[in-house]
Order: sequence, then structure tokens, then C-alpha cells
Amino acid sequence: MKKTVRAHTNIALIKYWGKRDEELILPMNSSLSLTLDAFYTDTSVRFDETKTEDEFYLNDVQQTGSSLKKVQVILDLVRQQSGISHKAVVESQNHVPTAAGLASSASGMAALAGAASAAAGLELSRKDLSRLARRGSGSASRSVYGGFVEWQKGTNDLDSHAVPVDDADWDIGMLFILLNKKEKAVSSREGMKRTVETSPFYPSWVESTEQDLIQMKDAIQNRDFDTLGKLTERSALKMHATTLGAVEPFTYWEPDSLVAMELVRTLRSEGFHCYFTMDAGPNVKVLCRMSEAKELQRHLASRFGEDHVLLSGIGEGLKELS
Ligand code: FM0
Repeated sequence: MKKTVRAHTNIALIKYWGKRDEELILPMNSSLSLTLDAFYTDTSVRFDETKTEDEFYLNDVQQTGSSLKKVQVILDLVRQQSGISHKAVVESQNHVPTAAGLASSASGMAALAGAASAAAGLELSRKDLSRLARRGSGSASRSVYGGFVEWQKGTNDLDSHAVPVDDADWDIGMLFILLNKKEKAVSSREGMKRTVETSPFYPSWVESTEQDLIQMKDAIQNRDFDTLGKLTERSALKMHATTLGAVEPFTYWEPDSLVAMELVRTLRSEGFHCYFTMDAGPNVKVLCRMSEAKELQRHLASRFGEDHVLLSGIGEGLKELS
């Protein structure tokens, strides 16, 4: 049985940064994200008794090495749970503009969890899909749901999963300022590990994030956009601050990242409702009012170029296509 599932990407407003268990991918802190409709992955899986190895095609190119290994983490878990021993054929199409340089592990691993479990005949709940996606990539646990989503850190493998918070249907959008598509020097997986192990700032990150998350959920409930935005910037800046204290120190920022953040601040002082965030790379994302997004996009594009500023609305959770 071949199954195809679509998952959208998500961007964290309260970041996931650091694991307490690397194999189970249990995080040090809970996180909160927004699922977006502009970028997504469609993945098909079928288990095939005639195959002697797992095969993984990404945008029609067969993958080997670490890219295949990551997919096999999920396939092995599904084989364990279903009792199927056959090898699998996995075909993924990433709908992320080629120049984006945006990570796709969240949508990729979520779509894979959905398609592999369905192809094996497992009828997993959303919660168990989130737990399975988590094993591929922590942030993927959140792409199972649409809108605002919390990944509760939990206490163990069973209770560390995402829960939906709000459908975000209240004039919210996100702009992506694409600065650079170079391969990152430090992957998020390696960067968070190094930070947990060596940065003296790390414990303060974990401590203070708990409070930020409570306040952010309040802001969402009250539809208080400006508090939501301020907490978003604060979380991103704090996360990036921890990397400077690591041994060896590193940063994902580039000169243009600072230019973009400053421009967001300037536009805000001119009356736009806009707040930045950044992940494990130089691109800057801007949480904004959808009703102001086109005008903001024009301002940002006049500095960074039209092809470098993309707009997204709110995305939905995992969806079985066939
Ligand atoms: O998305 O090692 O999920 O909360 O994007 O695969 O579990 O790729 F800014 C960093 C995402 C980290 C914040 O890490 O790591 C966030 C980040 P994995 P991910």
C-alpha cells in the first residue's frame, strides 16, 4: 500500500534549543511554533518485499549517507511497531523555493512519519504521529498540527509531543528574508549539543524560557499581537546569545541578518506590527499582521530584493493526500 502525506513547515516563536536525550530527542525546554502554508513536503512511502535496501528519493534524486540514515530512523520505528520487515521506497518532494536555504527537516520528518505509518497500516493518533515525527527531528513534532502549536517537553518518550494551541486565524502572517543559501557551518543538531555542553549561558536559557512560554500562551489567548511579537524576539535573541558562550563559540548571524533586524525595528517605529526571529541560519523571519504584510514586503524587498522576501500565511497540520 502506497500512502502520500503532506506536512507544512513551522517556525518556532519560543525556540527548541537543546536535548536532554539525544536518541529519543527529548528537549530541555518546551517550545511554541506557527505552522506555515508556503513551504511543505509531500512524501510517499510503500513497503516493498522485492527490495533489498531502503530507497529514498528527494526531489527525484536518490539519497545516500546521512540523509538516508535519518529517514531510516523513522522507517525502523514503524517496522518495529507494525511488525513489517520489508524495505521501503520513500519519495519526497520538497516545496521550498530553491533559493530559500530554509531547513526542511520539520516538514520532511512530519510527512515521513505520516506516510510511513499509514503505509504500514498503523492508524496512529495525532499524538503518536507527533511522537514518531519527533524521533526524526524535534521540530517535526510540531508540524503535525496547524496554527500555533506547543511541543510539551514532557517527562519521557510517551508524553513529549505537540499539542494544538490556537488556529492563528486572527490576522497573522510571516515574511521570510532570504539572505544566504550556503550550507550552514554548524547544523542545529550539532549547535545545540555544543551549547548545552559548554555554554555558561545555557542554564539561564532553560530557566527563563519556561516563563516566556507561559506569557506567550497568555498573549495568544488574549490575541495580544504585540506581546506575542516581543516574546518572539526575546526568545530568538536569547537562543542566539547562548551560542556565543559555547566552546568553540559560533553564531548563525551574518552582517545582513543584523541589517534585517534593524530594518524590522525601524519599520516598527514607523507603525508596522512586525517582529523578527531567526533559526540555525542567517535568514530572518518576520512575524507580522497579514493585513500589513504586502506593504511590509515591499519595504523589505526594496532593501533585500524582490526574490528574497517571501510571504506565508498560516498552515494546517498533517494531511493524507492519497
Ligand atoms: O525550530 O536535532 O528540529 O524550535 O530551528 O533534528 O531535533 O532541526 F533555531 C533552531 C530546530 C532548532 C528551533 O532543531 O533539531 C526550533 C531551531 P533536531 P531541529
